[in-house]
Amino acid sequence: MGTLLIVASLHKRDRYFFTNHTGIIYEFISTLKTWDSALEYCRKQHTDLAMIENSAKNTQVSSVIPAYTQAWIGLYRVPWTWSDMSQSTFRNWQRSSPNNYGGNQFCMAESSQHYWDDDTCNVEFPFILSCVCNYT
Ligand SMILES: [Ca+2]
Repeated sequence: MGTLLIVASLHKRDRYFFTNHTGIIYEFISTLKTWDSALEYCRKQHTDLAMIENSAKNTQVSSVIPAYTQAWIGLYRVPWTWSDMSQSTFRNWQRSSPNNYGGNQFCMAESSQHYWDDDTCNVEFPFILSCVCNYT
């Protein structure tokens, strides 16, 4: 399935990667950003926010999220669409979600327990970057 690698970066903080068998890398970026700013950060590095098309990938993504942490993933609405405009239908909402609390929860964040929640896009969370790229 893949390997969880913890690699020291140039900035001397731990970086959390998961590389699956198709070469997709999921990386937890601990910098707090709004959903739009997180996507902008990814695009500048020619990557994207993580997309989760099935349960196995959901487990891989959540494996890099520290405990008690929520992180932005590349899903937003309406209708729910991935940030690369793809439409895969896998969902893993927590029981009460998506509830669009307050009428302005248009972006999805994943918890370390693997569950998804819709949240206000301008809340600042860490996020999961995904790419097919070569970190060395
Ligand atoms: Ca919600």
